[in-house]
Amino acid sequence: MDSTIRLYSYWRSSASYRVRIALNLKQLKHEVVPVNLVKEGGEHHLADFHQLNPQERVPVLIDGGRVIRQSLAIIEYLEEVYDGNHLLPGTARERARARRRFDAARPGGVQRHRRQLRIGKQAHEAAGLDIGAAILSQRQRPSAVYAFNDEMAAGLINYAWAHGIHVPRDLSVAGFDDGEMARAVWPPITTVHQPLDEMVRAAVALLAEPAAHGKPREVVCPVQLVVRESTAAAQ
Ligand SMILES: N[C@@H](CCC(=O)N[C@@H](CS)C(=O)NCC(=O)O)C(=O)O
Repeated sequence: MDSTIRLYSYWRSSASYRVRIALNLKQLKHEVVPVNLVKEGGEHHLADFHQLNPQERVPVLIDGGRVIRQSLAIIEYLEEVYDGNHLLPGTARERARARRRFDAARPGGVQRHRRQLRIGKQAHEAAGLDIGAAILSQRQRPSAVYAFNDEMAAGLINYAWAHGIHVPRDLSVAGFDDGEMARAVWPPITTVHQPLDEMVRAAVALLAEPAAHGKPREVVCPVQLVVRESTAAAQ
């Protein structure tokens, strides 16, 4: 049996990235099989890949005859099967804390349909316009879009206005960052405020202080939902 470890991965996929980090930490020789999620509608929807992972998502790890899906399951598998650097903390308490953080980062009970996620070429207004064209021209249009940032949300709002789609009556749009763009368009964008000043100050302070016991201190800067006029109540 072929003993090469193979990772089906896309360079921009954060779930694949964490597995690539794990393989490198374990210093395991492996081959990366690129799956382009963007080219021609996405290679992850092709029949060969669908057979490997019916969820049509990367990463997928092949080790000997085993096919393992889901990045955290892959990481735990590598930890159990291979020696080398540890991927999880040393005590049960710390491992529980690490797993709790990961769980907390999952979307809270919201089922994301794979076809509802669109990846833009960049993270600018132009990409928001392109994505607007792709999703708002569908027969079954979504009633709400959560954009990667305020710029993409603004591009989408521009597309909507230009095509007679009223925001927020026909379409709610939310962004992320609470930058200037969130207030520069009509309607002002519902967004998530990032405390940039506080984040920069904390980052600089962390750089300046010696890490206690070799571990950097962790600082969490809470974000805040800012509800403006680009979103309406669900109908
Ligand atoms: N929970 C999965 C998430 C995998 C996932 O969402 N992968 C994304 C890339 S980061 C993907 O393949 N998206 C393609 C799609 O949803 O169409 C994991 O941790 O492996």
